[in-house]
Amino acid sequence: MAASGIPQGLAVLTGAGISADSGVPTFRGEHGLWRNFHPQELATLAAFCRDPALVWEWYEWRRGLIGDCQPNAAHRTLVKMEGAIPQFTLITQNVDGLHRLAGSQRVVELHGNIWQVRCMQEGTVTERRDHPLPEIPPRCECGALLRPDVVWFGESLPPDTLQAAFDAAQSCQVMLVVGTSGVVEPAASLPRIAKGCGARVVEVNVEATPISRYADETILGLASIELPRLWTRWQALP
Ligand code: BV8
Repeated sequence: MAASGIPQGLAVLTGAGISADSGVPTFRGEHGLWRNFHPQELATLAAFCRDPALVWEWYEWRRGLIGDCQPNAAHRTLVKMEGAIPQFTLITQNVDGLHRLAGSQRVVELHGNIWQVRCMQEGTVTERRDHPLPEIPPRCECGALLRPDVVWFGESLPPDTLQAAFDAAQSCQVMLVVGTSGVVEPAASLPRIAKGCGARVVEVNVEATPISRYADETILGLASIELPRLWTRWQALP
């Protein structure tokens, strides 16, 4: 496949793998978060309504893990790409907040953000970085339960967020897919949508995924190593 320089329009889709080199556990790997839990038992509204304390204990455990993690070279490379490419959109499935911490501005957080909470009554969203939370489950001043401001399985993604992702996928020249197993929908369909609209699909992962079957280029390796290398290669080409 012919190598190419810096794309005019770049959409990036990231998954848990981009944060793996920062120490954030992925979901489906051998040490993944799901290995000891069943997502349907925890990452669903039904589970939360049934046992909000249990679900919050899982999120508090994850917030504790993620809280000490810092962005890695892969996150920082995406910040450089954003500064150099006017038509740039970063779409992430991650809820860890590391892209914003690295300095990315144009970020579409498809599945929400683990550092935000939402009132179950008023719908208001507040940032809560205090860890541990003073009470589990936390409550709003209005007395209602607060939930993590993330999208659970069986919940629709916020329409404006999803539309921004679809718009980016349909208009980009290149879609760069980094560190996702390509399992969770509708995010997993974005690279195929981009491909269908004429974009090149470039994948970075430590292993092949369902996306590899139609990607124009699959780079096997750690994102924190391969993404800086790719950026250097793009900059060196006309
Ligand atoms: C919805 C937030 C409408 C919570 C998460 C078809 C269409 C639409 C929906 C569905 C459909 N089929 C099924 C569904 C339902 C469901 C779904 O997709 N189920 C799957 C499991 C089959 N989807 C939904 O419910 C979505 N809602 O579509 O609404 C609707 C509703 C009902 C019915 C139909 C339609 C909502 C999905 C959002 C769920 N919320 N997170 C939380 O985090 O607690 S998903 C969760 O998985 C995370 O957000 C995570 O990001 C995401 C995806 O996982 P990955 O990021 O890919 O992580 P994973 O561990 O799997 O893979 C890591 C990859 O990195 C691996 O490939 C590995 O090789 C690689 N890697 C590891 N280390 C490195 C690396 N790569 C590079 N470098 C490294 N160092």
